[in-house]
Amino acid sequence: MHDADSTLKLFKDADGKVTYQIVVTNDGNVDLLNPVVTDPTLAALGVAVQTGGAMGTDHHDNILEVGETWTYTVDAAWAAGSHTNKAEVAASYQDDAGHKWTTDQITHTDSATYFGLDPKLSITKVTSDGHYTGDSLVTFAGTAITWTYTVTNTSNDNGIKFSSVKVTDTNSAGDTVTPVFDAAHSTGYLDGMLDKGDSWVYVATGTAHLYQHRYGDGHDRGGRLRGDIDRDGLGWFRLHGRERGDDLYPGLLGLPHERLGRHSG
Ligand SMILES: [Ca+2]
Ligand SMILES: [Ca+2]
Repeated sequence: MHDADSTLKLFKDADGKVTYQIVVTNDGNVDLLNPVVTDPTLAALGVAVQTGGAMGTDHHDNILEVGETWTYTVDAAWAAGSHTNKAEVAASYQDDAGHKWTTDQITHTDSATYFGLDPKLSITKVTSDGHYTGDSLVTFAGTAITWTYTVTNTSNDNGIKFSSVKVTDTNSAGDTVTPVFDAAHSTGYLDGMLDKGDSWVYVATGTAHLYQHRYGDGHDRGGRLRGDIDRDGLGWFRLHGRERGDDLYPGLLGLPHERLGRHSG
């Protein structure tokens, strides 16, 4: 069997599958009849491709001839995190004098591990009217509002880092909201890469609108984020889709003045 000596780090690719190759070679000096190849984590190994062996070796039988190699190629679903599987081959043999070697005596196992890389960005957005900060903030219409967006890298491996991070915001009220990078409150930005542990902060400003909807509905949408991934020097690809703020509908609720007046009066 073929060793994958070090853990392979793999992104989920277009077909969402990981391909395993199980290679069984007869490096003894007798042919083995019906060797059994198994891998508990794989549903079915399919039919092996037989290669090698001496001249005249039959590549379409159930005999693993001396020097012959059987190769199984099996697809399995990709998953995030560390995954180890162990393949086993076992065979029995009886010599001309009737001595029998059992499958326990002719067996070999080998494991392979991959780590499914899961690139993730996170954005958190809060609203501030200068006195209070939070989600679903209630404030007077016309009040100057600041939004703060905090962007972090929530991938499952330190090797995943993002460049070209862009933060945009879509405001349902039709405002032009332009998040601007806030270096004073950010960490880990000098290298231009959003690493795990970095915190990049953006701010935008606007004005609270008159609240016109059922209480509890926000008037604003969460920040939107996009980034490119550095694949440990293997090149770049764009994170598909966008991560949106945890708080999809944070405040920016402008209440009618007279209603607030009753409360204060
Ligand atoms: Ca054969
Ligand atoms: Ca950094």
